[in-house]
Amino acid sequence: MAALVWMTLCLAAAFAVDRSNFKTCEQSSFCKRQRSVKPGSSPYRALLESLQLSQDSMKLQLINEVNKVPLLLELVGLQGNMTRIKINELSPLRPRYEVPDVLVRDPPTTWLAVTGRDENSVELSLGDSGHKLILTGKPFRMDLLQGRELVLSVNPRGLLHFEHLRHRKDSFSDKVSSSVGSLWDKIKKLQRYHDPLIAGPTSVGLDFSLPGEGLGGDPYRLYNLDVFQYELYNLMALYGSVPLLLAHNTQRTLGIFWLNAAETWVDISSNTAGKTLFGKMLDYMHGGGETPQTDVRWMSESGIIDVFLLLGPAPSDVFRQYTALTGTQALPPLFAMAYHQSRWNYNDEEDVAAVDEGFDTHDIPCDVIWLDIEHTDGKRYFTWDTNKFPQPRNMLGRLAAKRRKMVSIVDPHIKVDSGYQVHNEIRSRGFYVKTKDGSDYEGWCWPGSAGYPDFTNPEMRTWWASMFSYDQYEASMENLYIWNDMNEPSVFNGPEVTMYKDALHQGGWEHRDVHNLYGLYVQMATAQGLEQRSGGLERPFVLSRAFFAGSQRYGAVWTGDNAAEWDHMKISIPMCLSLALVGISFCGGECGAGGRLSPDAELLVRWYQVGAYQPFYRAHAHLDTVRREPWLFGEENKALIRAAIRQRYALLPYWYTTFYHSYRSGQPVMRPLWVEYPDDVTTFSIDDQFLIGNALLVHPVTEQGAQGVQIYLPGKGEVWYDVHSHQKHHIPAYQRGGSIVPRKERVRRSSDCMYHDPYTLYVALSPQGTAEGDLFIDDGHTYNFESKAQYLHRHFSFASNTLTARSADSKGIFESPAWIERVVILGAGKPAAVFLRQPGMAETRLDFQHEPETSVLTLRKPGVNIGANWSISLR
Ligand code: NBV
Repeated sequence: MAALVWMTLCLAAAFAVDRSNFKTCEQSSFCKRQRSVKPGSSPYRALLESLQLSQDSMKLQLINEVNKVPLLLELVGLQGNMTRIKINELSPLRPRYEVPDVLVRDPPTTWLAVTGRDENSVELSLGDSGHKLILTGKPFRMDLLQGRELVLSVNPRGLLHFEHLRHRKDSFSDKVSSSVGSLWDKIKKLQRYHDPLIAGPTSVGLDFSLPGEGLGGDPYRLYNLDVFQYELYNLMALYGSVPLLLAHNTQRTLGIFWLNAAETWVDISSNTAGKTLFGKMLDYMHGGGETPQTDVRWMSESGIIDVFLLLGPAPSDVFRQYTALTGTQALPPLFAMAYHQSRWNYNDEEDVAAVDEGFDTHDIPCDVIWLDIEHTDGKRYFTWDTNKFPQPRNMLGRLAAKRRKMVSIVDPHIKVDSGYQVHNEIRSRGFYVKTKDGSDYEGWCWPGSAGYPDFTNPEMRTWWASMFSYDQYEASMENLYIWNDMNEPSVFNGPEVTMYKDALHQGGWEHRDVHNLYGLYVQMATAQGLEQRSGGLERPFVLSRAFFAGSQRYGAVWTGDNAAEWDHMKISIPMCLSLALVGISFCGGECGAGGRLSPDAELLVRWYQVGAYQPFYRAHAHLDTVRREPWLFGEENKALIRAAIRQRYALLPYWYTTFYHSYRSGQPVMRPLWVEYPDDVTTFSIDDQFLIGNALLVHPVTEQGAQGVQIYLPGKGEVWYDVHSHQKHHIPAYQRGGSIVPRKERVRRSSDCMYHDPYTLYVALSPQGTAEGDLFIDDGHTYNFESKAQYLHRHFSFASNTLTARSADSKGIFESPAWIERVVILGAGKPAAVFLRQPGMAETRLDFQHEPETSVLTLRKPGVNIGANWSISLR
């Protein structure tokens, strides 16, 4: 069996980072403790006699035969081919943290039944999916099968390790044991890492085995951290984490979703030799021969074990399963998919006006201008530096008149200053995160001494949301949207540049328990604020640096402080692909905003080309770099950048429709090739080319000096059409034969200016002469498509020489004045005549033009409304 396990946990981290600031597993005492448990016979025995079965769940006790502490295992059958396993202490001294607000609902359950039993095992059937689970009592393990196929095993290496809560008096300190370096180094390190474990050790760990080969090596670390100029190709923690592991081979795609918000490490190893029972079973089931297996071990510092097995079997099933649990990508407002111009910082109102004007002078579209931290009064968010921005409302008004937007930054560290209203309110309401002594926690960040609002507190979030109302956030208007940076949270003088783990949140939870959720909550509360300021009508746009499982519901993320280097540009592709696979489609990687390096013209142009095909398209730059607006690099480069941005705008109808699909069905917007070609093993390791939706394949040029790329066009018997071959320094992009892609080719100043513009349909014929595609349209910014079904979803198909337009969803009703100005058929022969037919109207002849060398047939001015039903036949 040709097999490969493809893993996605978080942003694969990352240049010039000071590694000594960040822990290794060896320095993370719980990771070290967990890893000191070696594979072997599990000390846990399942007490089969304690088994209790209800319609949809099974509960039984596990006993640790060494320390005698009992655990409670709960197994729940979930609809849609998923199983949930929860393990907690049977009677913990205090409640252990269970992650709230990530699951969108209590997942709908399905039936479970005991279908077999002997003295050391129980066989359960899991709903109608055909899966069976064999639970072995001693040593405790679980094997999940479908028919004769062993799909996955739980605790096969006996690594279940659950540190039970103790009385607080037994506390001990989690100090780094390193003895190298000067005394000062040691003091600094202790300061960095010191963590008095008041609650004692509380970590949890469990292992799994899967068939197929995995990538082994150092453990991945999931702990949201501000890592300036991160290094490439290592597994250090970075800004966000999504504890979902995906495994894919030609037979099946699987997911393991480990719902825990504490610091988490994941060990992955692959083996054929020295197999455990799991591997031997696999070999047996596959009829001898060595079947590779992958072992995965999850370890978290606190909380409980709450894990979801997503049983696929197809990639699209796993995406559906995971997003049924954590939500799908929010449908962004249309402008947010267009081009964004950012810099740390646009200095003042004149600067903003000049940049805005520059785009028009140079005929480059742009939807949004961004303001970084320097626009505020001394890093007091929600305020303006009145010297540089004396009339922010007028500035926003001028942008609105150009049908452009603005994004301002609002970070979650709040200046401790009794003259700052925001701080006074948070303090007086008791909304700051507290120290273990009960005082307000203070850390050092951009404003100097700063408090950190407790975003885990729903009351705090409601208050924060209210701060975005037009009467609270001075000068704010409908066209002002928000950027949340530093929300890991970043604390300059904190351990590993973040918050002490023993800081206290609402409900008495330690920061240790909730750390990876903090950034999600900041973005959630901000998005709620933008929604509320419009009375719930408008869709928000919020960019966040930190993220967690479920962040897709609140906006966009980006690749953070990377360097203006070729490798950083290249890695932005797999970074965003990884995130797309774990639910977060709205991702982009901008040009080296994390350092003092400035890109040369070639790199900048290439980066614009890469960005044009990533879901979030923003140019940004570090404070200390030279200006890099698109027109500053000579005419030729300007033309290339303009061409890249214009390509993005022309394809906005396709991006919007693809995002709509992602919102509806959880499928990633940007996807690796194997998602569409799951049994083509060549695609498994390709991460420099990718698909947008299922119709466009892109392989941007990411090598210095290169003029083109070697592209792999997948699919036996498929044809692919080069979309931009006629352009110099073109971006290699191909449309799949069999697809129809809608475009708007009259590119203007902003997406809003193009809103009513006519469409061009690109019909790329399959070898069988067929094609299919769709288009989603709504007002582009409100929730009316949901609440009032105000949308048009059109379906286009080509077969038997006829192109037909009909509704894809009769529930949606929406009027659009836009019409179809052109149909371009790729791969067509020359017809004798072309006729347009509309219900109740006489057939009309259409003008056309055919290029025999390229087989491109262009039908001019069908002139039909985009919402109308019609057909065009080639005769
Ligand atoms: O707010 C300043 C920067 C911002 O431009 C960048 O995009 C963020 O990733 N921010 C980080 C803080 C300072 C980084 C040195």
